[in-house]
Amino acid sequence: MITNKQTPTGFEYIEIQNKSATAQIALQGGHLFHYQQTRKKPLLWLSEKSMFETGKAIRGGIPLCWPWFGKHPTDTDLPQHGFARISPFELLESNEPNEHTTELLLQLQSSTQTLALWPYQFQLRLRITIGPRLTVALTTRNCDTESFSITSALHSYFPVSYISYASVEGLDQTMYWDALTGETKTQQGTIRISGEVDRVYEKTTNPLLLLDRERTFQIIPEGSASAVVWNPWKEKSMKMADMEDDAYNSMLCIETANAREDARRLAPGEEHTLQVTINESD
Ligand code: TA6
Repeated sequence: MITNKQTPTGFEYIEIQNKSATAQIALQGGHLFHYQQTRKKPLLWLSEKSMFETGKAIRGGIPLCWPWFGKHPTDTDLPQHGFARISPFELLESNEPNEHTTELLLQLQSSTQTLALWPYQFQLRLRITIGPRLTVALTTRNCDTESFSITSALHSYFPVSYISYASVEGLDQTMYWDALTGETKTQQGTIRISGEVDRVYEKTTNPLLLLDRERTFQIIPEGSASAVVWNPWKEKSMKMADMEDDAYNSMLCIETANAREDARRLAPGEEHTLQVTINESD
């Protein structure tokens, strides 16, 4: 079942229900903010203080960082993580090929508003497949007469029972840029979180595992050669209006990215798809 809904503040979203899962996707940003498999707990984390306000990114789910990841490289007045996640997407297609699967196709096209922020003609298409597993595929098409480069990320927020129980496998011996120090280091073994972590792992296409006490999530990238691991920890959480002070204990971002050196350059007419498939091991 596919239902168009609104929050009490008029924020529009699509609700999906099928035999495998339920999901909620905001038209602003094409932002998937809820995905829950039948008889399981939600597979994405959503802040209880998310704003659901026009022009403000939802805190949680899978924000689309596009056409730049992080701060704009030259103009700090431009929105962090680009403008896709705060722009209105349109629903082009919705299909229910079977009672266990729902497919959505959403689109953001260049406009006078986007051209004022980023001077290129583009088509951005988002395919979301809600089923026994979740797949999110973000396809950039260069509709301009010039080449352009993008950095981007599917900025996935995952729930954890308690942050010190969580660990991430799949990045052992992988180099990463530490955003907190500006240094480049090499990951030694399993990632555990005991303080603020903000890292861009480089040259990795590995499937990743997020292990918690009773749950294991598989994160399978395609079209990505970088991954971001982020936890704001206490001090940053307290400064964020859309995060409870202790929210850092219950979430971890593992992002499927084209970040930093993994930027993608597209010639006119070329496309690139950044995709993640997320599942929970039984
Ligand atoms: O995911 C890493 C990161 O770039 C962090 O530096 C932090 O800023 C996070 O994204 C959240 O950014 P946001 O703009 O959504 O508050």
